[in-house]
Amino acid sequence: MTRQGETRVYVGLGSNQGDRVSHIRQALSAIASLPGVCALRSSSVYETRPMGPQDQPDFLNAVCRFDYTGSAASLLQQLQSIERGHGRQQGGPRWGMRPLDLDILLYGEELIDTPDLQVPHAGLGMRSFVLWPLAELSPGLHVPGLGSVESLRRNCQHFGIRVHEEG
Ligand code: PH2
Ligand code: MG
Ligand code: MG
Repeated sequence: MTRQGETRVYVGLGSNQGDRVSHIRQALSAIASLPGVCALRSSSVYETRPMGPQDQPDFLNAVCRFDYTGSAASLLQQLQSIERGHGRQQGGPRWGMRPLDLDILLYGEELIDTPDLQVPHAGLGMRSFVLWPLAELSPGLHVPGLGSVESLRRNCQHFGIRVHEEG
């Protein structure tokens, strides 16, 4: 349950450039310190083969969950500012290498479709590096429009996923 005015949010983290562990760890503490963020919990850190171009390093991926007071648009801006602080550049090849990627996966039960933001995140239902950490954090989770996280996890693409650091 969330308190009145709070939304349960899930954010995916990814890094495959530079010191991947410290990008993920520092991003988690930056998110936990954002105004409006309460009760953050994070999954284990997983390692996965890249989806997209194969001539790039493996990714570290994780998911965090928190209760948020504020709009999805304001959260997106704050996450993009954290990405920029880690040297994330705009542009570059689609699905190319990145020091830090922060994606809003779920925003309560809301379906959001604006030019800047799609929630649930596109591709969420097919990617092990999102579904494994999501199911670890919230095994009974229902993904709006897609079904139970456990059944999605059983049927998704694997990307050689393995635990890198237990959460
Ligand atoms: N993110 C991408 C493209 N490819 N591959 C893995 N394994 N993990 C990611 O987070 C990832 C990716 C674009 O955001
Ligand atoms: Mg992404
Ligand atoms: Mg992104």
